[in-house]
Amino acid sequence: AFNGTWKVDRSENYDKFMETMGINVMKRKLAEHDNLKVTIEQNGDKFHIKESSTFRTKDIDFTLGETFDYSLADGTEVSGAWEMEGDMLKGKFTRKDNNKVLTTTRTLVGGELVQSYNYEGVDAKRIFKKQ
Ligand code: MYR
Repeated sequence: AFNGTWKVDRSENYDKFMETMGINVMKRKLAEHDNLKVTIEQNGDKFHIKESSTFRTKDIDFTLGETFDYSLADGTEVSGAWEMEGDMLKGKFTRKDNNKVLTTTRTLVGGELVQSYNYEGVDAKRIFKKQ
């Protein structure tokens, strides 16, 4: 159900979230218009993700419940895993630089892919439309 190519349409509280993550205002301004596109291919427990944005293109492979390393577009390194809970993907990642936890979910709402983020009590969302 998550399969397909998803293009970011709008974000909620993303600037505040990035600020809490420690990202400076110049990078936040760029990130606001990053044209993020995520292609998701799920095969059972295995996912292949193609991420593309104005910052980079990146391929990610992970298996549900298995810890993997990932670097955010600004270079911040995290380690964690995704799990499926009902129809929702739930991710829990720990920053390697400060051990603080970032949680994220992916869920389908009315044909859109909604990704939520939480870090240090600040919630944000990015909403993607299928291409
Ligand atoms: C993926 O499934 O797309 C790869 C793994 C994602 C892990 C964590 C996602 C958090 C992204 C936070 C971006 C905000 C930067 C301040």
